Parts: sequence; C-alpha cells; structure tokens
Amino acid sequence: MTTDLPAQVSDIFDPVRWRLVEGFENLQDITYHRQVERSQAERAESESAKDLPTVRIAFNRPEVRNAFRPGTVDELYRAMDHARMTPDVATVLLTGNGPSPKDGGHSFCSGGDQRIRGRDGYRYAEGETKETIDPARAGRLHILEVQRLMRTMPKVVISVVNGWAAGGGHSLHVVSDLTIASRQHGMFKQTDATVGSFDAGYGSALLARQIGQKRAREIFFLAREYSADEMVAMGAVNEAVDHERLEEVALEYAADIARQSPQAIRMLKFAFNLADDGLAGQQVFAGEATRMAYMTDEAVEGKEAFLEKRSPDWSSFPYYF
Ligand code: S0N
Repeated sequence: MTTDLPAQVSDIFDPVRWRLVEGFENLQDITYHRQVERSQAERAESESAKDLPTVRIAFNRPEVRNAFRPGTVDELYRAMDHARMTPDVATVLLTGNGPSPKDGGHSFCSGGDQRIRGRDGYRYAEGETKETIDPARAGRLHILEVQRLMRTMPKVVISVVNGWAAGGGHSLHVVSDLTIASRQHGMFKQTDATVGSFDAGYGSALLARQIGQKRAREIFFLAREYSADEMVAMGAVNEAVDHERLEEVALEYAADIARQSPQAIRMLKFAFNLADDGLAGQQVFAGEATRMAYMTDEAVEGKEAFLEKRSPDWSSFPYYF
C-alpha cells in the first residue's frame, strides 16, 4: 500500500482518512476511496495502514453539477459492485466531488447528462454517432441497475448530499438507506418532469412511501427547490449538518453501523425493503434466510443424506421452537 495521500477531490475531503481503491485509480467520472485508520503523522512513518469498513464513491464531474453520462454509470456500477463484494466493507458513502472549478457551485448529482440524451432514446458518449454507437448498449437506462444494486446490496448506502441533488441525482438519494445533507449547500429539486423525463420506479413511488403521497407528488409535479432543513422536516433526509462537518458526520454514522452485527444489518435492510420490493424483495430476504439455514445441523443432515444415498433422519430436529 502506498503512503502517498490521495488527491484533494473536494472541499471537504480529508485525504488523510482515505486511500484509492486498487484497480480503480484511473476512473474518469467518479472517484472510489477506502477509509484508513491513520493520523497524518502515522501515515508518514508507516508503510501499512489499517483499512476501516467504509468506502466513499463520488461523482467527479463538478463542472456539470455531477451529471452522469453512460460511462459514469458504468464506473459507478463497477465501484458499487466491488463494495458489495468486499467482505469487510459495511458502509458506502455516495457523494459528489467539487465544487465546480467554473463557478464554485456545489453538487451531489444533477442526474442524467442532458447533452447526450438523443431523441432516439440512445445515450451518446462523447464522439459517438448513430453509426458508431453499439445498439446493444445505447438505449440502456442503466442508472436503474445502479439503483437496484444499491437497494439489494447487503451494505448500508448513505447519500452524503454536499450540493445539488436534482433529477436522477435526487432519485439516488431516495434509494439510499440514509441521507445526510449539507445545511449550507445541500439542495433538492426533482427536475425530471421539467426535462420530459420521469423516474416512475423507486425515484417517485419509494419517495411517496417515505414521505407520503401528497409531499412526493408536490416534489415531482412542482419541481421546486428544497433546502436540507426542509427535507429533514419532511422526513426525506436524516440530518442536516454544517457543510465542513458533512463527511466527518457521515463517518460517524458509518462507525456506528460498523459496531452492529453484519448479519443483523443486512437482514434488517432486506426486511425494510421487503414489502415495497414485492417478490423481488422477498427473494433477497429469503436468499439470506436460506444461506443461514445451510449453517444448521438440520440442513447439513439433508445434504449429507443425499450424498450418502440414504433417507434423511430428521428425528433430532423438532417442529417447534
Ligand atoms: C442542478 C441545477 C438545479 C443547478 O443549478 P445551478 O446551480 O444554477 O447550475 P447551472 O448553471 O444550471 O449548471 C451549471 C453547469 O452544469 C450544467 N448542468 C447541470 N446539470 C446538468 C445536467 N443534468 N446535464 C448536463 N449539464 C448539466 C449546466 O448546463 C451548466 O453548464 P454551463 O456552465 O456550460 O452552462 C441545474 O443545473 C439543473 O436543473 N440541472 C438539470 C437537472 C436535470 O434536469 N437533470 C435531468 C433529470 N432527468 C434525469 O436525471 C433522468 C434520470 C435518468 O437517467 C433516468 C431515470 C429513470 C429512468 C430513465 C432515466 C434516463 O436515463 O433518462
């Protein structure tokens, strides 16, 4: 592991607390860091740093308020999935780098990049045309795949809203397990309908479950701007904190989560999702239940009986608790 501090990617990013995740050093549109336990002094003296169970994934296109294009979503999915599969990661912080070098504007994410939305429903990367684009990938609204991954991954995802959460960026905060927002710069606006777009899945329906039908319809139909404090009052955001303390408070949340049982956290997350996610939610919850059942003597007896070509002996396993 290198002792070099990572680059300063945002005004409230503390490089001493983070290292770049191996294999993700050269991302274009996002950054992906792992929390490390070290003070600046220790870091200078030692070659090894203890990893802590939190990762930070951040949009890194502040000049367009962290709008996402197809490549951004590809990178985001890869990083999220890596976090999902890293056994000692408990919490993912999703945030935005910045502020914008152009005008100092702060942003979490402003949703789909409107400059590359084609009339044909395709999303064009820079330089791509109808003739060169791969039609198998072009029409994918794959931010929805990221939403599903955030929803089903057995880790807590916290949106750390450091600036504008608009359009598809607003929906990402809705899908997150928790949201903390900057009191000074965290702003929320659901602009989907303004640009002829609509997140008719989690972005709207889950929001209505969270804060009620009237408020959710107001947010989508009127496309007004809301402060972090207003969102806390509505129950859409857990806490509004002073901007300079935002990432510190997010890490305090993550530290509290890391003190809980990993199994209990994932069963609770899947239980919270279950009713709203229908059979897909039941499948995720049931998958974990099956995995736990495999660890019992009873399930082992079933497997061993099959392999030994005999009838299972259930006599020592009661039908009651
Ligand atoms: C965020 C807003 C409110 C910030 O306003 P502010 O601070 O006044 O900044 P601006 O001057 O407006 O912006 C600064 C520069 O950034 C560019 N920019 C901002 N947002 C975008 C964007 N989304 N796409 C491209 N460029 C963006 C500005 O143009 C400006 O550039 P310059 O300096 O060159 O002029 C404000 O910026 C705002 O309202 N932004 C647009 C928000 C928006 O409408 N987003 C899209 C909403 N729709 C989606 O996100 C679709 C989501 C999605 O992907 C999806 C979901 C479900 C199903 C399908 C899909 C799908 O793929 O479509």
